[in-house]
Amino acid sequence: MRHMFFCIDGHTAGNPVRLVAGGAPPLKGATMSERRQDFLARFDWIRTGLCFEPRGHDMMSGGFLYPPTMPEADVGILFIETSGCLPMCGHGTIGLITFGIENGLIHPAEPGRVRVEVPAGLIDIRYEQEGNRVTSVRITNIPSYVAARGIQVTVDGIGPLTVDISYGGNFYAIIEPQGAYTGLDALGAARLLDLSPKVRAALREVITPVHPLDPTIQGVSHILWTDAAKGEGADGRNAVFYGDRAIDRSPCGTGTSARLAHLHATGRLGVGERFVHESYIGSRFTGRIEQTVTLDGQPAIIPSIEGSAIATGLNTIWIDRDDMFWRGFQV
Ligand code: PYC
Repeated sequence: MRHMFFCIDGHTAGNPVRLVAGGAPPLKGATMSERRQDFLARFDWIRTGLCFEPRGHDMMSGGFLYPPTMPEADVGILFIETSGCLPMCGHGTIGLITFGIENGLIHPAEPGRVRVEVPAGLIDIRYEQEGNRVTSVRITNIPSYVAARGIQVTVDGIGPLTVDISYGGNFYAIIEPQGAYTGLDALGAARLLDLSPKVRAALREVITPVHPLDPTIQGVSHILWTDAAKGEGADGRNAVFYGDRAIDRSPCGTGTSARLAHLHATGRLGVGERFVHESYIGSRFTGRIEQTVTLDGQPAIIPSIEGSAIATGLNTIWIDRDDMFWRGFQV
């Protein structure tokens, strides 16, 4: 038996985005967060089949478009990637909205604006178009906040680290240069891939941050290494580790949101200020703190992130139950 998926493949700032335009399973749930749980319980083989090898790879991510459950939203998004279904994904949203608009799959009530229900909440998108091409997408994201400060862990291969935890749609461990960590280039990709899961495991021994309004969003999933060095015109550089073996090729939208919240909480970035964030490969998003808010009584910010995506092709993928790797595999 073959399950067919019609996909538009592309990338946002270098990180892959697979818009699954045909083949979305019907989901139960009164919100996109509940639908996310339903998808994970009943259809996770679709995610692993499309994201793991041999149809995907360590960085593969994407999503499905659904009718929203919120009356104010134009569309709902369910994200898929190698580590699961993220509550929110910035580079994914930029790609999915770009390909969705360019291919007539999204019909916004107001031209240039799409309100999107994601499992983490409601986000507001403004996009620019030249002819059929979407040239820029700015996401005004969900409330982002610092969940914990000064967590100490000792990790084999790098020693003691003091880490802050910040939320921007996923929970991030923010690691600034300190002690044996002197910067991204000194560490290199191979050591980032080796150390990051160890840092995450060490953190999970001591802390499990939980979103105050949605307890299904919990636990540090991403590690954001910051760097004092940066390219000309950038305000900061990062390497974001996620899944089991992925370094985000983009500057990471939820990571940028988490970093903006952290910079604000530590008095280094004010409301209205821009922050050009550079990825490990040098691609960029422009972040901005739009306003301060409170989230369940604690200080938070509303960040925005701007970037662009480009489609690379159409991809009809089938998952054949006779294939011994129909669910995909990871080595
Ligand atoms: O852009 O938010 C993001 C993201 C999450 C994981 C990879 N990219």
